[in-house]
Amino acid sequence: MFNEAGSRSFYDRFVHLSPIRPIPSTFNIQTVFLDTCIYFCIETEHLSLYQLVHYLISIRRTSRIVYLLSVLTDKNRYIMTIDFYYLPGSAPCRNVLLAAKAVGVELNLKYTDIMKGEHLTPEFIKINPQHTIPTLDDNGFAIWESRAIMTYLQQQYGKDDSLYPKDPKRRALVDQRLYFDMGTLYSSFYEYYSPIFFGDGKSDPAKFEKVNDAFKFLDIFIGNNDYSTGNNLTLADLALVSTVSTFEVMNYDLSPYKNVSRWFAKVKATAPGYEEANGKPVLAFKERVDSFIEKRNK
Ligand SMILES: N[C@@H](CCC(=O)N[C@@H](CS)C(=O)NCC(=O)O)C(=O)O
Repeated sequence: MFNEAGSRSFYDRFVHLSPIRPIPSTFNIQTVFLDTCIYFCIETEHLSLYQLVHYLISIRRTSRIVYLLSVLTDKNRYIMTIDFYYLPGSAPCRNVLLAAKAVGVELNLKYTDIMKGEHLTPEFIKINPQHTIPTLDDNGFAIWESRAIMTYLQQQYGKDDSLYPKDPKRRALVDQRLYFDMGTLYSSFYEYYSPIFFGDGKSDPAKFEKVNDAFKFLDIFIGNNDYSTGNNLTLADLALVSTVSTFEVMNYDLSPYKNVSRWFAKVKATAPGYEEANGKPVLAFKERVDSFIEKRNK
């Protein structure tokens, strides 16, 4: 009924389509074969689940049936590529990179250079009419706004709710910090610093006061806690750490904010994949800013 060797090449093509968790940890030719059969059952309906189970019983492969059930109950297994349009230096893009690491989901990174107008192509505008990065395309489901992407990834692929609690009050606190990050802290960064690197190099001191005010608030929110909403890491910390690290590379003095400084060190040390998702990419932001300033000063 089935040809194990013959199914290999088909599986190879299937693997090519499905980079998330294509190869099971118990990888061997039988698992590959079974995966192919399951693919036929689920995706093409050329083979009924009944036929497959019947076959496994007939060859007394109960362990394979257990495996089959584990595959069928794993909603992430057959997910195709999740395309992520981004630029490493961009703070909102780093929010998403951090969330993906913490959630444990792989993204198919699509470098999108907004300086070259790669976000203004008809193909990209079809995905995101607002033409902003970060943008995520999860097999035809397009979503943008970094914090919306973060909560989507967690809810769709997260193993538990610790990063974004289901409890309404705990979730409300995470949301409050996320909105604070977008509407107050990060916006104070952009308002004050963007004329410095995109404009004539000068900025309004009143806008610098807004930055300081935002940091004073953040210091109060954190208080004696390890993290911004309590004693465990949430999506709020990931968005905030991306923003605060952006201030840091602009040499903003964090030392007056003792709670922020302690929290910052803690999140850097405990956020999964911090260096890859934010530590190195934030330096790309710094390089970009420096090159702007250098060009202007020539
Ligand atoms: N609030 C948005 C901001 C997105 C945003 O403004 N991204 C910039 C790059 S950092 C962008 O795409 N600019 C190009 C444009 O708006 O056309 C988010 O958090 O995702």
